[in-house]
Parts: sequence; structure tokens; C-alpha cells
Amino acid sequence: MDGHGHGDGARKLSIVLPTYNEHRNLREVVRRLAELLDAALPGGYELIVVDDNSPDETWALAAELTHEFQELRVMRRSERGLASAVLRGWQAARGEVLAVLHADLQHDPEVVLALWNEIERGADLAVASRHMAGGGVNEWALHRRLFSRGAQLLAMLTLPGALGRLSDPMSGFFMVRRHAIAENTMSPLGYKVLMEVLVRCHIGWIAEVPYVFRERVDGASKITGMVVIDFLRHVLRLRLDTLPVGRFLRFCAVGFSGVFVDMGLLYLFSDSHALGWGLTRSKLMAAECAIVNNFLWNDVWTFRDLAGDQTGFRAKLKRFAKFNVICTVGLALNVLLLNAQFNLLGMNRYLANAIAIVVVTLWNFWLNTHLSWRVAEGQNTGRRME
Ligand SMILES: Nc1nc2c(ncn2[C@@H]2O[C@H](COP(=O)(O)OP(=O)(O)O)[C@@H](O)[C@H]2O)c(=O)[nH]1
Ligand SMILES: [Mg+2]
Repeated sequence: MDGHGHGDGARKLSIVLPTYNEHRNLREVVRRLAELLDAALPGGYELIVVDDNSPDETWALAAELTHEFQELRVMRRSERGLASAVLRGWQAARGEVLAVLHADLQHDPEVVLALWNEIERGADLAVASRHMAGGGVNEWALHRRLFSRGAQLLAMLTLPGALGRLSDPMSGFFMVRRHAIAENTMSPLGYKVLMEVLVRCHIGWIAEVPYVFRERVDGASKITGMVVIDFLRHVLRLRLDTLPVGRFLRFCAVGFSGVFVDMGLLYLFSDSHALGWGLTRSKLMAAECAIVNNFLWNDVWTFRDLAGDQTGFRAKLKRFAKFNVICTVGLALNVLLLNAQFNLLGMNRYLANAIAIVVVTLWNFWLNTHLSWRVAEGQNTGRRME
């Protein structure tokens, strides 16, 4: 996104109202928001309706309303899509803080003030949550609750680092500081623009405010089967786009170097022309030296950025202890997998070994990222998963 918002007409707060066939709700939403914000932020806000060329001509009504409400602007697009409409509105917005609120009165305009309060206290992102004390959903049928929670669970499991930071990452009602998202390229899909913000941007302080999702009184929901497909595609895309590919390749390169250390030392320790120790003892010593080698390289290279946040010898020793345990367990897992595939499934032993190596490498990488080099959750430092 490019950074408007300074110079002429700068505002403190820009609220985007995405609309598609909201003719019957728009006037009331705008009236209530204007009433609240004229009192709380006189002259310091703007409302931006982004309409996707609604057949019911919401855009025409919105244009009409601009005569009555000075702070209202309207954008009419020829594309469709809730998330992309929100981002389009933010691009044109002049506010330092950007917000989104649905235009169907399911998002209570009053909550905007509570969100704004959190931003004023210093939050980078303030989210209206249905899933905290005081929040909820009105009269949702059981299947709808289950569906909504199921979608949330799936997304949380796929993107735990970013979405696990709040109670309602699926919320469509929030406010965010422009500077927190300004440098990021967003690629919106479907309905959940908050997921884009959480996953792609460096958000520090997140605040949540409870709200009750009201029943729709007028007009119809635009949720269709397509929205579900888009949601799944969106979660997958965010996951793939934010995989730590570079880090993983470094991890593999270090692992490869360990093989040479292991082989070289095995020769040195066990060969009769060298030290001539017993094979088991030699192998254990060689493997441990390879683990030390790998740890040192991973600490100064693969995970350097994370290690840099945990200085001191004790911290390093702690990382090494965890790395050592994970690698040892990984080795046991390797042997177990190889055996299971070879003996139980009757697989070719080299194919089985190759599969075991891939699985254990992923296992080692994942655990080491999350345990050995994990940065302890500081006070809202909000380190993003790479
Ligand atoms: N501009 C735009 N707005 C949309 C689109 N789809 C939904 N909306 C608006 O987004 C808000 C939420 O949509 P809604 O269908 O009520 O979602 P639900 O509350 O989850 O059922 C409403 O204000 C809709 O008018 C779209 O494709 N384009
Ligand atoms: Mg709605």
C-alpha cells in the first residue's frame, strides 16, 4: 500500500464501509457513525463507502448521502470481493488509523469508540471480538456456530503464530494504524482481510474489545459456497507465502555439513590406522561432535536473527541443550520410522531411509524453530513468524 494520509485533508481515522446490496441499511449505519464521531472526533474522521456496483444501487444512495454527511466519500468499483474492497478503500483513505465496519448493522457502530480508545492507548491493532467475555453472536443456529468455529480452528492450526495471538482472528471489525501495515504487499482473497493484516504485517500491540454480532435485520448475507472455497485458498496461500524457505535451506545445508563431520570423525576414532576405538563408542562421539557443529552453525547463521535476541552464555547453553535433545529424539525417530516402513510395510530400505530422513529433518527444523530458538513471548513485542 502506498502512504497517503498526510498533507491535505489528513484525518485521524478512516472507516471503510464495504457494501454490496446494502441499500436498506446504509443510511442508518452512516447516520449512527456520523453522530458518534462528530461528537468524539469532530473533523478528524472520514467514512468511505466502497461499493462493488451493487444491483440495488447502494452506490447511488451513498452518493446522495454525501450531501447530508460532510465526512462521507464513495467509491464504486467494477470488481467484486469484500477483502479487496476494504484494501481499496484504505488505499484511498487519508487517515492515520484505518478501520473496517460492515454496513449491515451487524457490527454495532458504538463499538467503534471502544476500538478507538484502544488505539489512543497505544495499540497498533484493535479488534472487535465475539469470543471474549462480553462478546458473542446473537441467536446463531448450532450448525452456524460449529461452522464458524471449525473454520477458525483450521486457520489457527495452519497459521498458529499469527492467528493465535487473539481470541477472534476471524473478526471483520477492527482498526489498525496505517504505519503498521503500510510497507506490506497484501494479496486479499475472499472475506477475511484481518488474516492478511495479522499474517503479513508486523503488528506489535494487539488489543481486543468485546462485541455482540447482531442479527441481520435487512438485506441478505453474501456468504456463498464460493466464500468457503476462497477461505480455504486464502489460508493455504498465506501459509505458503510465509513459509521460512530460506531458513529451512540454511538448516539443511548445516545438516549436510554435519554428515561430513560425523563421517570424518568416525574414521578418526574407529579406524585401525587412527585411534582404533570400538565402533559404538566412536559413532556416539562422532554424532555428538556433529551435533555441536550443527548447533554452532545454526546459531550464528540459520537462526542468527532469533539468537541475537537472546544474548549471554547461559541462554546459548540452554539453546544447545534443547537442540541436543531434539536431535537425539530425532535420531530415535529416524530408526523407528526406518524399521516400521521396512518391516511393517515391506518398503525398499533406501526409499524408507530417504523418507525417514525427510520426515526427521522437518521434525528437527520445526521443533528447533519453536523450542530451541524461540523468542520468549515478550510484552507485546509480537515477533512475526517468518
Ligand atoms: N464492496 C463489497 N462489499 C461486500 C461484498 N460482499 C459483502 N460485502 C459487504 O460486506 C459486509 C459483510 O457481508 P455479509 O454478507 O453481511 O457477511 P456476513 O455478515 O458474514 O454474512 C456487508 O456490508 C456487505 O455488504 C463484496 O463483494 N464487495
Ligand atoms: Mg453481515
